[in-house]
Amino acid sequence: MGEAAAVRRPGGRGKFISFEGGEGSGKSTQIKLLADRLAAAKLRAIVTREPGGSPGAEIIRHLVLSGMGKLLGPDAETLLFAAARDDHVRTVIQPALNQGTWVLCDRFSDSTRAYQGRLGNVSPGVLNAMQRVTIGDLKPDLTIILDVPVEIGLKRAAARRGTGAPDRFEAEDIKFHQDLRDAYRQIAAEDPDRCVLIDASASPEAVAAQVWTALRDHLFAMATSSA
Ligand code: Z5A
Repeated sequence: MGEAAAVRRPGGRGKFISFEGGEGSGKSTQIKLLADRLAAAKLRAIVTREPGGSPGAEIIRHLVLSGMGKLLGPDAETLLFAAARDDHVRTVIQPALNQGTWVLCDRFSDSTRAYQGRLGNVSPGVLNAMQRVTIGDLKPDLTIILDVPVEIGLKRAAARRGTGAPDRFEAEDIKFHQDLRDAYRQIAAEDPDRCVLIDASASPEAVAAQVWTALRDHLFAMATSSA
């Protein structure tokens, strides 16, 4: 039985894979490459993102990236991300997983832990309460954390942006982005069963090969061993 066939069980829940990382780490690029590969394996998958991914959450995305949330302070900005996630999970992610569709999500709750928790100093109590309300027991089956030196990531992001203005997070200083990288490395170290830290400074194809290896080791192996 092929690897993909091993996890394509009739009536089974879809797999939930989140991609995390700092600026320009290549999440969107890797999600697209993985979606193409899963499609070739005839696995049904959707690509979505946070903040956003549903009509209501996309409105909140616009608010947050405009810098409006920052004006309200870290706790209130966290509530905005939570409101967006609540809508996204209820209307897009959970229904897809229930139908056996795989969900590839560009950022999820680890972004809140890293950006609002570690960098915004929002207390664990507030983060845990928000998590309980928005996602309950739902967590990704696999989280790919793309790790890239800050200078490389920012250079990629700037090249892509061209003459456009940086958004609320892109505009933060270099220390912010360095702390963010550290926060993600810590998240990966604390939850090795779910998270795989991947060196994302290599070519897109080389990174994609590492992502596929992570799927093989964490999802396909799991499915065959429990078959
Ligand atoms: N946020 C938060 O604070 N709390 C939360 O709970 C959530 C989010 C969910 C959303 O930004 C912001 O919201 C985010 C955190 C915050 N902060 N920021 N900024 P966004 O969705 O607009 O942007 P992003 O998530 O940071 O992604 P990105 O900057 O768009 O980058 P990316 O998706 O990781 O990278 P990419 O688009 O695939 O690649 C960037 C460029 O590099 C592009 O030109 C590629 O062609 C190139 N690239 C990609 N991979 C490579 C390799 N391997 N080599 C060379 N060049 C490459």
